[in-house]
Amino acid sequence: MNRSILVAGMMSLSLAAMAVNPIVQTNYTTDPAPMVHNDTLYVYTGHDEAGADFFWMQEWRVYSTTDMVNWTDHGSPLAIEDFEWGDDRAWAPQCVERNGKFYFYVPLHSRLFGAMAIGVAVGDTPVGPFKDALGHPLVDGSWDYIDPTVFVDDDGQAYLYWGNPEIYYVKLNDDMVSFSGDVQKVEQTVDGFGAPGPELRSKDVKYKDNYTEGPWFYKRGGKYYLLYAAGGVPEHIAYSMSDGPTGPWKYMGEIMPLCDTGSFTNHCGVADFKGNSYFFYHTGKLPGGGGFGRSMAVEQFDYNPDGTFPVIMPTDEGVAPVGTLDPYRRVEAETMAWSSGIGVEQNAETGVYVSDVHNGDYMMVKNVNFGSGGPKTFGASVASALRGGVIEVRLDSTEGDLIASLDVPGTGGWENWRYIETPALAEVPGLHDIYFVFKGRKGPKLFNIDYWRFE
Ligand code: FUB
Repeated sequence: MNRSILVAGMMSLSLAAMAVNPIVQTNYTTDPAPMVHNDTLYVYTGHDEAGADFFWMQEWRVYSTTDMVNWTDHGSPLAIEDFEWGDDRAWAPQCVERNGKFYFYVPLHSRLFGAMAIGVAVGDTPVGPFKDALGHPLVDGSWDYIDPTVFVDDDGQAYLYWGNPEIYYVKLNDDMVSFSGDVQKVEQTVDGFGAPGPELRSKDVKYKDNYTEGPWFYKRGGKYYLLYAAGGVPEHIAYSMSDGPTGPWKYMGEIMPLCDTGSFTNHCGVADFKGNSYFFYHTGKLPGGGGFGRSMAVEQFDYNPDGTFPVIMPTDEGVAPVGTLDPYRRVEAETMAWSSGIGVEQNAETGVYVSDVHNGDYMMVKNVNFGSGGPKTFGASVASALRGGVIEVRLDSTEGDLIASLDVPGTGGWENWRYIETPALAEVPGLHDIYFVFKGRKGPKLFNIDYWRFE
């Protein structure tokens, strides 16, 4: 993990006690695109490089949740090198499911055309593996070609919208990797988007708003929505609505006003999950972050009775849990609601695991349901090439009651995994937030953690 995130993260213990935004603390995560599949909400993101001076992004990442507060890191199932024709800028993605396949649309720089292009990769599961479906871009040849958003309508017709500062769309064919007809450019008008298209704007006119980038296209209650980043930079989020999938569009106003979040871009995605509506966006609020170090966040909202949006403000608290976490099954260590100091790594054999653990770091899982009794043992799969350390398991805060203390030995390698168990120290009925507080010698890395469970 980047040390600037780590050090600053250690200074933010009091914030962490309340906050669940930004959702992920182990990496910078941008341009969130939620997708609900079965009982799980997945979010596809870009990944700002720590310390970057531009959007030099190399890969896309996937996170999932079943309760909206504990997020599992599925690592990066897709990166620039998976597109033979791509060489730079892994920007804002979206993934959708159709007929059991998952179509992952991404903008990246094409070395074929020397400009941005949109590619599509396909996989059999929401977390991949994904493979470039075409071996060439789906659309290409323009610096405008970024930020794809996809929606499959009730009649089976799928649409792909994208663009900065113009808005384009195509009608995708049933195969989701080709389209019919020409690329269409949406006419931007004051009525439709708060301002005319970029080439028709007058410097002397103060427009209501203007489309910039990051469209998010979907349908709800018979109405079509086009949400987008607006106002140039710095950006806020505005939207337009329509009775049809290709317009005419009516400008509806701001959703998330310009706020001091430390990021001059914003980028949204919306999903309904377990009876609630959620608005995803990004900020520069993770310690060490900023305009090129962005992190996704989420707010719950209710549509107005006529289907319009309320104003949604960014918060540190985020959203309430809509489920509990079962500690009596294997829980991947990279499932967490908050962490400080730690990082994640992945390899082909183990998948994603928690790494970069130092003395004083911690991670927290929320709304853990111990039921009416309590655990007898706590165990974790751990690895350490050095001398290991201790995992203290505490209730409801980093200083809370100690319910288990697991001595982690050296195992002879950072990926030499051993499952170690220890008796639980206390009865723990009911719902609790669990803090894993890591202790050991000051300075070196202590150990890695693959998964844990109570028995
Ligand atoms: O993340 C890179 C670019 O920044 C995205 O494509 C835009 O939407 C903006 O968020």
